[in-house]
Amino acid sequence: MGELKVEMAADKELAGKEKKEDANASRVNIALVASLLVAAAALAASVYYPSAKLVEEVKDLVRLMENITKTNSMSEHQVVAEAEIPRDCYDIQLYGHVTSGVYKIYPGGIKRGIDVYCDMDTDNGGWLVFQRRIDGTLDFYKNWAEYQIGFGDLSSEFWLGTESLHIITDQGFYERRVDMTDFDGQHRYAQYRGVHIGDRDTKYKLRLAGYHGYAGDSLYAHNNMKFSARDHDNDNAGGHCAETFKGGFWYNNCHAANPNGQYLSGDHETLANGINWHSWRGYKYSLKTIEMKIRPL
Ligand SMILES: [Ca+2]
Repeated sequence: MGELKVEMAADKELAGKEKKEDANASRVNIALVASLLVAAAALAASVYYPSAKLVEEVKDLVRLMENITKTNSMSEHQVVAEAEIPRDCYDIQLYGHVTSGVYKIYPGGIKRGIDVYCDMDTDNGGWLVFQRRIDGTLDFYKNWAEYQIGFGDLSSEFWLGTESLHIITDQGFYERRVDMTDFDGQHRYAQYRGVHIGDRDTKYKLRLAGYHGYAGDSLYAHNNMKFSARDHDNDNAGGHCAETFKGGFWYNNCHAANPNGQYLSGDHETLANGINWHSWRGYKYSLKTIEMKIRPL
């Protein structure tokens, strides 16, 4: 068991990227638009010859504000206004949608958009769920290409896809949360104040920082790791972790968490091949449910 644990130096690089105010400041909100409108109007009144450009800018702001007000009164499954292109579930929430469910987002300028499940209930909502295990109906021992494009059902068990994870987390500063339950009715979570998934050339390298929560930091050993799957060994072990522990993950040498392992329903005799979270229930207990999600800071 000792060889499974991996000692690593804490990566604080992402900590410097935690510019919550900057990230939030980039997002359109009513208060900002209103203050800009007031400022623009004041400026227009103060200049001797108000330019046509300034007048047009004020008109644009009025139109934008009207759009936001209109969309706030819409129900969740209607088409969003053209000025509102959600980049993630936080944007969906910002536009007034407060019910957890499947929504379409347009991260990184993707025109056709991708469907995602938004958790609007946990910790003030706005979370984009990228992985869920609830009952073991779906096999997660899959190959690289399947993990890349995603698989499963957004309303049940699924993996969103490593490519989508890269595109979404590349848009700004994101935090990550893992919610899990055991068969005794207990709930724990682990949260990270910084997360980024690299592109395919980096093998979707994981960057994490700033743990807090009650489940223990079992992703600590996975920071800076490449993604590995059934047919792709990118780990730091002599063997092939994905094959040995029956999942796809950012394996190191090999893991302290195995969210995509086998659904073994609680205690199991085999070592570390279940849905394990070592710092909570160890290597021989497979959790009942686990959900991994991201949200902009
Ligand atoms: Ca290896």
